[in-house]
Amino acid sequence: MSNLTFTMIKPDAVKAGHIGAILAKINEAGFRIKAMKMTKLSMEKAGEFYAVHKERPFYGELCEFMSSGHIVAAILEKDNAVADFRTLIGSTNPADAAEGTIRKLYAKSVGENAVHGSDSDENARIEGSFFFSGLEQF
Ligand code: 3AN
Repeated sequence: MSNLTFTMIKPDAVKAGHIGAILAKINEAGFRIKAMKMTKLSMEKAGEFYAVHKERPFYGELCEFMSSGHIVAAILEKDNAVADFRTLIGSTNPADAAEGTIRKLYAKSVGENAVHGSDSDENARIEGSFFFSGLEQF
């Protein structure tokens, strides 16, 4: 089991001014920030990042949304990082997310759902290195 996961604070949450509140939840839950930056994805880069979802009906909408504004990308460290972070963010659809989770508090819809969290150790590694070189990880 690896101890790293990757997250993005998505354009909806950045626009709504929730960066600080979301980072506070992440810190309170015991994650250490190993790398972090604010950036903006082009449509092409969003398509590359979400290539695994290429065949899904919402792929175009997802890439448009993810390239519609700034995002905050981060690599997080904690024991059992992938599973614990997914518990902290809650279900993909905020209507199903547990009370107190980041998506319950800040997500608007299944598409505009405030945060991304890796779904496996392997994807955490791939996604982290999509945004950060070795020199940017501490
Ligand atoms: P999660 O982010 O919880 O792992 P996935 O992997 O099923 O969820 O979906 C990836 C992303 O695609 C979600 N974070 C969400 O932004 C978007 N998405 C998932 N389902 C839908 C949907 N039905 N309509 C629009 N966007 C969706």
